Amino acid sequence: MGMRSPIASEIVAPFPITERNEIINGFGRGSSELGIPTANIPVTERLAKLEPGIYFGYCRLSPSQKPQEIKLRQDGQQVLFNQGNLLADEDLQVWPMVMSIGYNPFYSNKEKTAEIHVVHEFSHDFYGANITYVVLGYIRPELDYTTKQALIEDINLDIKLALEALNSAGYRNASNWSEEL
Ligand code: RBF
Ligand code: MG
Repeated sequence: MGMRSPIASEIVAPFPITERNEIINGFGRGSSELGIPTANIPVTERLAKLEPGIYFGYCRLSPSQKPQEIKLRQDGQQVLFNQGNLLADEDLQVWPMVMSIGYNPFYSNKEKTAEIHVVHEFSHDFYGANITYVVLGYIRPELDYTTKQALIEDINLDIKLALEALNSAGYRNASNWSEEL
C-alpha cells in the first residue's frame, strides 16, 4: 500500500460520536475469509454522514434480553443469534475497535455498510448483542487491493496504528469517553 496520512493527534470534530445499536448479519466474510471478524451494525444517520473510510475508537458489548433466534443471511445461510448471552464478563469490558464504513471496494458491495472489529478475542460469537461505540477518529479511505493478503495486512496495520493513537496523549483522555460506554 502507498503513503498513509497520519491520524489526527487529538480528537477533532465531528468526533466523538457515541451511539448504541444492535449487531446484525453481515456477509459472513470477516471471520471465514479474512480471519478478522467484524460485528455489522446498521448505518445510522450519523454514520452515513461520515465519508466512507476506516475509523477507530472504543466499544462495549451488552447482551440483549431478546430470546435466541435463527436468522437467514443474504446468502441463505442460517445464523444463530444468541443475543450476546454467551459472553464472559471479560468480553463485556470496554475494548478498542476499528470500524469500516462504506462499500468495501475489494468486494464491490452495492450498499453502504458499517462494521466494527473489536480488538479482543471473544469467548463466543454475539449476533444480536447490543454494542455501544464511540468513534474518536479517522484512519484512512477505503481502498481496493490486488490480493486478499494485502487487505488483511492493511487491516492489521490499521489496528496497530489505532492502538498507538489511543495510547497517545491526544487520545488518552478518551478513556473518559469510554467510561460513558
Ligand atoms: N474492505 C475493503 O474493500 N477495502 C478496505 O480498505 C477495507 N478496510 C478495512 C479496514 C478495517 C479496519 C476493517 C475492519 C475492514 C475493512 N474492510 C475493507 C472491510 C472488509 O472487506 C470486510 O470487513 C469483510 O469483507 C467482511 O465484511
Ligand atoms: Mg461482519
